[in-house]
Amino acid sequence: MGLSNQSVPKGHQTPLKSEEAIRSAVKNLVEEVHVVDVHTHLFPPNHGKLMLWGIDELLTYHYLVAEYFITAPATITPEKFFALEKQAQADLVWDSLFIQRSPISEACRGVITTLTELGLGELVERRDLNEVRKWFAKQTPEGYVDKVFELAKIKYVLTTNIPFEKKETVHWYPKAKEFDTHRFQTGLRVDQLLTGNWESIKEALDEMGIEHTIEGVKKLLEKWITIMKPKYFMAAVPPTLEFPSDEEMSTYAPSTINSATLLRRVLLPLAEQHHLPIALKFDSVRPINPALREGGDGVVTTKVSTLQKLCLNYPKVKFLATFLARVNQHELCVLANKFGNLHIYGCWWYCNNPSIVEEITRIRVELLGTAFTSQHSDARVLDQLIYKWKHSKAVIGGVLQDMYVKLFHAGWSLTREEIQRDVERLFGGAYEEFMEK
Ligand code: FIX
Ligand code: ZN
Repeated sequence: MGLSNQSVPKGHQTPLKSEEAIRSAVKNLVEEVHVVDVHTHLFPPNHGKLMLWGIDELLTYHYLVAEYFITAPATITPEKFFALEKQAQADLVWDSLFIQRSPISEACRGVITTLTELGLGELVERRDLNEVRKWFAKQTPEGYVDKVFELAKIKYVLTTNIPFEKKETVHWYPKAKEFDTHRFQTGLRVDQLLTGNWESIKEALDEMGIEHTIEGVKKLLEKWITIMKPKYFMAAVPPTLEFPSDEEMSTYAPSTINSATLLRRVLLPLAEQHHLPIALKFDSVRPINPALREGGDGVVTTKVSTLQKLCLNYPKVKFLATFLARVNQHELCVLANKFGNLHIYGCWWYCNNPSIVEEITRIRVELLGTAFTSQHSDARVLDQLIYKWKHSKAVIGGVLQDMYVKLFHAGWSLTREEIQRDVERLFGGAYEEFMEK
């Protein structure tokens, strides 16, 4: 991976001799660092309509649709709303959340930051949605990827690829199409295993002509590993799933198919055999209001001990983890402090708000130093990379300024190069080191 200061001898580094110099260096280094975005839902241009970008996608992001429905008149039901064309949906959201009231929520402010960074400040000033649309109509998907990656300062992103969704898999077989696999690296999403969603798994098995058995599921995933060349498996952990003990497993016949057997007889052995880490997401509950579709999921507090048991019982498997419940963040840090096969990433979804990012980052730095990944964007719409990283960097940078100033006052001399090395770790380097372990 290569962190940038490693070749500069200490004597040739730039000393930072005052609180002011430290704050200014940290601010600048965080703003300028190029990030590895370890979890997104983005697709490259050759995945056609799956690549979401532009103003109408930004305005109909599920965070904003959920917010819109808090304000919508009773006559506009979710059913009616989703039956509209995307542009008409976007018009409703724009009118309600940006015109009828000030867009002060995090998701709304994100749209404004994005447009401003794209140079559309004047159109925003005039509230001119149609002119904004005209500007986007002039962009091409390929050119826009370059523009956004440059503006958001992205090294590469990890994508979410679901082998059980036909609308996605058609873009991969019979032969994987070429695309920029350096900038868009693959994450193989396997929620269906942990939810024990046999109907969906069976369809994917039929698609590949594979038998309906536990061994068949293994074969299916191995085929997708070959096609997608993923960097990790990923799954959201259902709130009801606890680590199935050896005793529980002994009660299942070899042919039994459920979430426990799919986890312990398929996913974990495959992860070990193929040296593929498993990225897990805890504490979401799906859905609490199905009418809102993707925006209808909620947060629940689950047991951090499920992850502890995974780390303990599978020392050869590497786990990446993020939790949605605010109350679990401290316990999670303590866990990460005990297991070298666990790496914490990001402030997920309802935690990706400045007040919570700040709190979580402070706890993490205090307990883990730089051995975690400070943020992931979870972007679904390409343009969101711009605001999600700008907003997060402002908060994380502020926390780091305080941390380095405290260290300085404790008697530790600091150089710009040393801080740069640490910042690179927090924004992707620590993830890469963990993956290379
Ligand atoms: O499970 C996930 O990957 C979640 O991040 C998403 O499903 C969720 O809808 C989201 O976009 C959160 O930011
Ligand atoms: Zn996600």
